[in-house]
Amino acid sequence: MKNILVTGGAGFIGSNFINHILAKRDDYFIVNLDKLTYAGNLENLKQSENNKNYRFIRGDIMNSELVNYIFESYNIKYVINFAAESHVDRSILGSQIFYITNVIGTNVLLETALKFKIEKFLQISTDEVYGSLGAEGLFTESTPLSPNSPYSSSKAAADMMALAFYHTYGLPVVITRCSNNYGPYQFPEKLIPLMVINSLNNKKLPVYGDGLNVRDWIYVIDHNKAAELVLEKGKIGEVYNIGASNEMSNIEITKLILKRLGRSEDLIQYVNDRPGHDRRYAIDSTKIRTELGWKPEFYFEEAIAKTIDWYIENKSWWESIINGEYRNYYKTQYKL
Ligand code: NAD
Ligand code: TDX
Repeated sequence: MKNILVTGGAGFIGSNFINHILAKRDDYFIVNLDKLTYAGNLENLKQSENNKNYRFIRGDIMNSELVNYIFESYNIKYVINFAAESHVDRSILGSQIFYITNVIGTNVLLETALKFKIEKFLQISTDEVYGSLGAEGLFTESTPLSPNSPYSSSKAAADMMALAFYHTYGLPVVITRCSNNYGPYQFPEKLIPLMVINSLNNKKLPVYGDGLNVRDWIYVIDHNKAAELVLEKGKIGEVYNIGASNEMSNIEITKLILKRLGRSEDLIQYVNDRPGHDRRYAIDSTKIRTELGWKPEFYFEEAIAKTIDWYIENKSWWESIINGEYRNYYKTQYKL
């Protein structure tokens, strides 16, 4: 049995990870530690909640006493740290919680992992730590880190801290830096679910700036399969980029969603740009492909259609979110 602590497992990527792993393997015992911030939702884990190899604990990764208790009681040997404040726009509105959770929270996990002599610590980082690209080029693992937002600077700090624990103390750390994910259970503040839900509600679609910023999109299960592989076979002390080589501008994505839902492009509303908006992200994932044999399995056209259909079919999931606390954020952010 692999006893794994998954942090942030009630969020978008973490919940997809847990559902994916528990559906196909019985050699993983997962303890999910999640604070259930606005972004955490136990509804995402309905299919896993009664699995005998799963426990949920509500708590903060900052709580050193609790984290120690979990390592000791569950004999934790592996950690995957998904827990984070993850939204760039929120980090611009208020940065402090990003540094508290993403930096100090990661420090608590690393210190505890060191004490309990674990076998592997996977830090889920992001391509945003590399900063912004011009029209040409791709991020490789040796691209210098140059984060531009409070969010990405906090993730870069955590990423470098994890590597420092490897170099200084020999903690068996591996890092993944993935590009933009899409799929079911993504919180509606993020581009794709926001555009789908606003279209379904015949609301305006707020496109930042000229709409030509580019992101490199990957289906969440492809990311999770890569994370699983890195946890099992990744070389300690190494960084692995994850991406599906699928660059698209925001306006292209927005128009594609409108087309699929049969809505008019008149719903598009260009709004003020995000301050410090990174122009383009694009990942070179040659290393994970050649060294670990990973490749993306989902074609964008099919997976985005499947994702849009998921939001159509799961209206009650997102309605309870948009009618809750999120409403205030939406009003402040978009003034639509
Ligand atoms: P999310 O915001 O959907 O989920 C984050 C989860 O972490 C939530 O369940 C929240 O309750 C939990 N959490 C927050 N603070 C916590 C704390 N102090 N203690 C315990 N739990 C806490 O985020 P996501 O999109 O699923 O991202 C997961 C991870 O993947 C993050 O580390 C993010 O930086 C990284 N990442 C995301 C993307 C993407 O496209 N979404 C791409 C690359 C990397
Ligand atoms: O309303 C919007 N209008 C708009 O034009 C929103 C929410 C976004 N955008 C643009 C900004 C970005 O160029 O769409 C692009 C994608 O935005 P987000 O969904 O906020 O994602 P991004 O800022 O690229 O960051 C995401 O990918 C990397 C995740 O939120 C991070 O957690 C991850 O590390």
